[in-house]
Amino acid sequence: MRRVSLTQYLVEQQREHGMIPAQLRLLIEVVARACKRIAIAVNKGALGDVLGTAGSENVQGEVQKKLDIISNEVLIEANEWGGHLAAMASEEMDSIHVVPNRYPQGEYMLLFDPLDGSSNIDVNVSIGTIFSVLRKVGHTRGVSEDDFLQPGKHQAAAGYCIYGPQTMLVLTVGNGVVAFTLDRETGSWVLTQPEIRIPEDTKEFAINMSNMRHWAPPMRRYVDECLAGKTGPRGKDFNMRWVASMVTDVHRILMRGGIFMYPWDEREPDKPGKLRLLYEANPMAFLVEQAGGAATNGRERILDVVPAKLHERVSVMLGSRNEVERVTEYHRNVE
Ligand code: AHM
Ligand code: MG
Repeated sequence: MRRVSLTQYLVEQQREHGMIPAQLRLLIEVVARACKRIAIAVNKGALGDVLGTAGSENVQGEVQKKLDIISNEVLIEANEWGGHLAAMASEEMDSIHVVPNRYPQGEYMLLFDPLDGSSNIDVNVSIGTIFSVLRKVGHTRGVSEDDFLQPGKHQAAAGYCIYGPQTMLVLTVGNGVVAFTLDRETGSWVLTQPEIRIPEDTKEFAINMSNMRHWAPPMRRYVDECLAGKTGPRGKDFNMRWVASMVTDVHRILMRGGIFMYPWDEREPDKPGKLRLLYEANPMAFLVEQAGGAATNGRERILDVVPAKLHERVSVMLGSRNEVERVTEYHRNVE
């Protein structure tokens, strides 16, 4: 079998499909290299003194784990000097990180959740790094937070690295979704899935069921109907999975189908949801759509949502197309 590396894949995308300008290629390679370093830290666990909390909070008031901070630093250090970026934004930083003056400024902007699923770090369950790439619009000098407030449909690339039994990089540059597996012996990313597709139908849903009593009626209706099984309105039995690492739950959906939901909750009525639009929902929605699935916030396509602020939150329903359309329909019907 021909062994295709990440570099080779990117060069071929650039050559054959004109999908990847040189700066973007460099950016993706640098992110992939940073993820290798994060994978090494994750794998060391207690031996590397990387477990536990760091004793600080992020801008959303969440307790930061040591690995949240380490991963954030690794991504910044790896990316700031290459000349491909104008600025970065992260779930773990209050405001944007502009590339320092001593380095050349590029035209891309990188957004990331450096270590998603942090509640799973200390229990040795799969976690990941999610990233999204935007291009700076216009050619004015400098970069500000406003430059980041673009709808997800303008992403130039998106992906995640999953630190599980295998370390894998799942990527889209707008030409389908591919996955690479890290070969630990050679240190290279090897293309192992050249065309990921999500089946349109599924019998598997992923949601944190413990919040059910706090959801809006359309959300409860959808899950109630799944739970009713063969004799209910859906006429089939559903299975449920919830890892509580978005990367891992979405990875399963990309591998075998399913629907993932993190809906609005009445306990925080002014917050549209828990997950972040720019660092989590947009990159995952881009991947899922590129694999033939769908992603909405219960009303509109996630990739059409225009963010008003950097750390904006959103409801998320994504995965197998027919299920996402159904639950979205239930929400629209009550308007
Ligand atoms: P994090 O970015 O702080 O790790 O939080 C996001 C995570 C997602 O990975 C996951 O889908 C969700 O939070 C789990 O939430 P819950 O703890 O309610 O199950
Ligand atoms: Mg996260």
